[in-house]
This record gives sequence, C-alpha cells and structure tokens, in this order.
Amino acid sequence: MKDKQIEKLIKAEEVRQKKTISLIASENYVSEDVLKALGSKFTNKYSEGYPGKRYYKGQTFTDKVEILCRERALKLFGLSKNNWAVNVQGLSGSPANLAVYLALVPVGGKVMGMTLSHGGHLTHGHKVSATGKIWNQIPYGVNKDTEVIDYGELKKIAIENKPNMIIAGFTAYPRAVDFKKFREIADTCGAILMVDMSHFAGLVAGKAYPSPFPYADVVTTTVHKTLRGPRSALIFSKIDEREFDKKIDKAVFPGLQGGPHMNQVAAVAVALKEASAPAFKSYAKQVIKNAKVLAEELKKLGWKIVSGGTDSHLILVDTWMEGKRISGEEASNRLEKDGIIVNKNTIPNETRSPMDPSGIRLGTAGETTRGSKEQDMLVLAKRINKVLQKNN
Ligand code: DSN
Repeated sequence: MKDKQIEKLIKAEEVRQKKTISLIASENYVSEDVLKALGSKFTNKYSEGYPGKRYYKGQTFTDKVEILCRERALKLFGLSKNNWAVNVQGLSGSPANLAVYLALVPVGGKVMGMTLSHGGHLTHGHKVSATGKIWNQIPYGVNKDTEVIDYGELKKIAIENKPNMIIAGFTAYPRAVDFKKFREIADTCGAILMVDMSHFAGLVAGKAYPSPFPYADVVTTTVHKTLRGPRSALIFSKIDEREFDKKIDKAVFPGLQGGPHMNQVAAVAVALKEASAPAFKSYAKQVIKNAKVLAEELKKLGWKIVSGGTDSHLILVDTWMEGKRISGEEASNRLEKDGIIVNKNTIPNETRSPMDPSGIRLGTAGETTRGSKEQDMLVLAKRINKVLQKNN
C-alpha cells in the first residue's frame, strides 16, 4: 500500500486478531475469498435499484452478482423462490430491521420486542434507537427465576397490547427459541411475526438450531456473526397477497438506503456458498458443543451462568454474583489484559448500569472457526476463571 499509516494499522489489527482469543459472540473470522470479494472493484459501481431495474447503466455484472446472492441465500435455508423473497442490499442489521418496520408497521404502531437488558437488541424498539422513537415498543423479557422466555406471559402481553409486529430474536439470549409458540401468539393478536436471527443464522444454516422459516412472516439476519460472512444483512419475506416482499424492497431502496454496496453483496454470495458446504454443518454443531462445554466448565468453577446454560453459541456469565462481585467492565478489562476479548453485558433484571453492568457475554463462533474443540474450551474456562479470580 502507498498509504503507510493505514497499512501499519491494518497490519497491527491483523496481529492483534492473531494474538488474542475473541469470544465476542457477534464476531467471526471470514475466509480470504470473502475478503477478496469485499476488496473487489465492485466497490466502484453505483447500482441503485434492483436487478433489471437500475437507474444507472453498466449493470451487467452487478445484476448477475445480486441474482446469484439471492439464489444462494434462499437455497442455504431451503426456501423456494415461489414462497420466499430475499433482499440482499441491507448494509447491516440495524438498517435491515429499520427497513422492515418502515415497510410493514405504520408510524406510531406497536412493535413487541425483548427488553435490551433481557437480551433484546436496540432495534427491537428500545427508546434510544430510531425504532423506539418512530414506533412504540411493547417490551417482553425472561422469567425472573428461570431466566428463559415464559410463553404464557408473552401471550398475555400480546393479547393485552395487540402489537402490529412481534419480534423474536436476540443479541444476548442463549437458549433455543420456540418459533411455533411465537407464531401461535402472533396469531392470537393478528401480529406480523418477524424473527431477527442475526446471532444464530449460521446455526440455522448448519441445522444445529431451530429454523424460524416454517413460522415467520419476515426473517432478518446479519451475515457476519455465526454465518461467517462480511458485515451485511439479508431480509427474507414470505411471498403472499400481503406483498411484504415488494414493500420491503421499496423500504430498503429508495426508502432508507441509497446505492447498495455491491462488493459487499459479492462477498455475501461467497459466504453463503461457503455456508452451504457440508463442513459448515460440522462447524455449526461444534460451535454449540464448544459453548456448552465452556458454560458447564465455568459453572463447575463456581460461576453463575444466566439461564443455567446455553443451546447456542452464546453464554452470559453473571460476574456480579454473590461472592464474586466483579462488574462486567472490570471482568472484560481483566480478560483483555490476558488476551481474551469479550464484551460486558447486562443480565436479566440488571441492578447496575449498561456502561458497567453485572455480566459478560461469551461466544464460540470465532474460536470454533479457528479450530477450537471441547478440550480447548476446558482450558479456556480455567484461564477465564483464573483471570477473574485474581485479587487485583
Ligand atoms: N453488536 C451486535 C452484537 O454484539 O450482538 C448486535 O448489533
């Protein structure tokens, strides 16, 4: 590179990634092919619109790449193009969710999403997000004692509030979700069911976690978490007389975004092909096996795991538990000094603040990509325990 300052920073980040263990549940390590597509000359091209309906000329190859990306997305999740559509232009998860609400929920309408501190995402209607300013969030959470979703309580909230849309999907909920129950609840109040599978999309693709597709009307996902692609998002919608697919396409462009990032779309297509290979199924299963072993071992070492365990790639540790009293900030700082990168996280019924909450979130997607197996998780749990035990 001619720009030595940036080159130096890129190299330094490469070394940082190599030398540290990332347990950030939303991160992963992409292949060289994904990086190659991201760095391709598709970045030079403006392509507002959709294949065959663009505003600018010169779209022979952008059209091909977008069509291929859509086909691969549908195929990966076993969907037929007669029943499902997919928009592949979402720049990332937050704009994708915003586009869905813009398309399907009237301004001022109600979106029923999980409370942030219980594991929901900002864009599930939290007040600091545009989604909470334009629409009204009807919050739901987890049961105080079990720390898992109480579907009876969920149904009560839905019937009382009649939301326009119910959102299933989380950034910090470790358990499997019963999408059939979500569907039944949505039907009791006439709500649209949207599933944000950003965290567990790769696990669904690898058939290691329940699929939302038999039950949802709309499914959004980022591509860069367990799905191991570039930063980007997909929006799947059922094709029927409600025309959600057409409304969502219009909301993405021209409603919300400008020209799609075609280098990103090309990189998504590469990642989707990688995720359809048989090896990805073993990967997804290993991600969960690793998370279960890590959670169990931490439990044995005396740590409180929110909900008592995990069914996914994600673990929430209550570091502020009785007898430990290490805040999430302190815990994540100590771990970073030891080369283990995690994020501080609120836990259900949080008593502290989001900036210095009671827990940390761990995920195994990245380290499993690097080849970690169960025995590595046992070693890692002991190392985490040792760092957090230290009286400093
Ligand atoms: N930042 C992502 C996560 O960590 O879950 C969600 O936006």
